[in-house]
Amino acid sequence: MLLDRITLYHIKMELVTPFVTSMGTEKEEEHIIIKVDGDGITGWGECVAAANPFYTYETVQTAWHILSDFLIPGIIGKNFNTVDEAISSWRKVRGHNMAKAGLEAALWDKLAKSKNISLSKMLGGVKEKIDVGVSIGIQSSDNELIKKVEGYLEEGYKRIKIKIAPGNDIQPVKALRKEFPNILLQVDANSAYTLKDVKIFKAMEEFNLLMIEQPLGYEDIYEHSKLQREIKTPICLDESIRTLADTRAAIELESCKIINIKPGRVGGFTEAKLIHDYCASKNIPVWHGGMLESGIGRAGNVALASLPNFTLPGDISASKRYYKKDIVEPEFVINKDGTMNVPSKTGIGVEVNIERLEQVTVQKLFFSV
Ligand code: OSB
Ligand code: MG
Repeated sequence: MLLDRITLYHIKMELVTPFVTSMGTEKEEEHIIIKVDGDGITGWGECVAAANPFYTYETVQTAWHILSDFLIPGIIGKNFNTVDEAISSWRKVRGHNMAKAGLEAALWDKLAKSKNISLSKMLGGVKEKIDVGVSIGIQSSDNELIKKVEGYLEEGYKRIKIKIAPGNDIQPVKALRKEFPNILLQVDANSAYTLKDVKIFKAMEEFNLLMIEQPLGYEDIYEHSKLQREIKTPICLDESIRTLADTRAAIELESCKIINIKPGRVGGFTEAKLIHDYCASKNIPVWHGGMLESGIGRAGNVALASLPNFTLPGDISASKRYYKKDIVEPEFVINKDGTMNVPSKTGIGVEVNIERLEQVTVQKLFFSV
């Protein structure tokens, strides 16, 4: 796999509706699209670091810097047989998982294309369709929330996740449960609470939630183990799980019963697969999280979610739930039965709409030998 040209695109895309969480309000999403070329084959990846460091410390600017000054110089002009060989060139770089994951994704796409197989097959996927859910931001009223949920259920989504924040937690859950007693429902706090709030999570027990995602500190594992001892509802960790080592600690300490896997957060598909396999061996279900990706990142997510232990519906929704027009063709759609098809063509299995990509690009940088 020769890598003789790499291109970074800083993209900015307007969301169809603002996404409100305990971290703030997002009206548009900025990411980096990464294109790697060589041997006449192009690979695509997406770095999910956002404009601000509110979910993690990484931002578009830090990722741009790490990619340009540390990751790309280690691989440009080289010839690799495996992705492992390429990523070992950046083992010395600590953290910056989203920067690493975006570049690694492009390498996986290119490698799968060179072997003429789908990214799903390349990663060890076994499913042709994956179960999908939707992540809904904080709404202005319970009625607004109920209307939104109704619409998504009609489209087929198998599971509803709502964002919660202090002062906006028990009430919306109660309202939704009254209206929809039997749906798969979960909440995501994005680290907005502390152990002092145990009573809020105890009060939620009666609503039969599938899980409570990341209630406490964004790097915490210890205090989550204390909270999990106090409640029956499974805790799912998102932000706190950045490596296989974090996963081991969380499972051994019984800090959670479920894990959300996002390749960006854990530094790429390679680490994500290790976490997936480890969780399978410990009977811990995993599901695929989302970072409001464009179709390029989404294609990677769909491929990874086709691995066998992704047994719960993921935050992988249709393109149009995020953006008026995606940068890939065909766009990602949801089937009536709440599944999404795993592309079977080579690599990510969708075509990048270059014209659309250029329209949403605010800065571009080329590297070559
Ligand atoms: O916590 O899962 C999260 C989006 C951005 C950052 C963090 C999170 C999210 C989501 C959206 O919940 C998931 C999606 O892409 O649909
Ligand atoms: Mg989350």
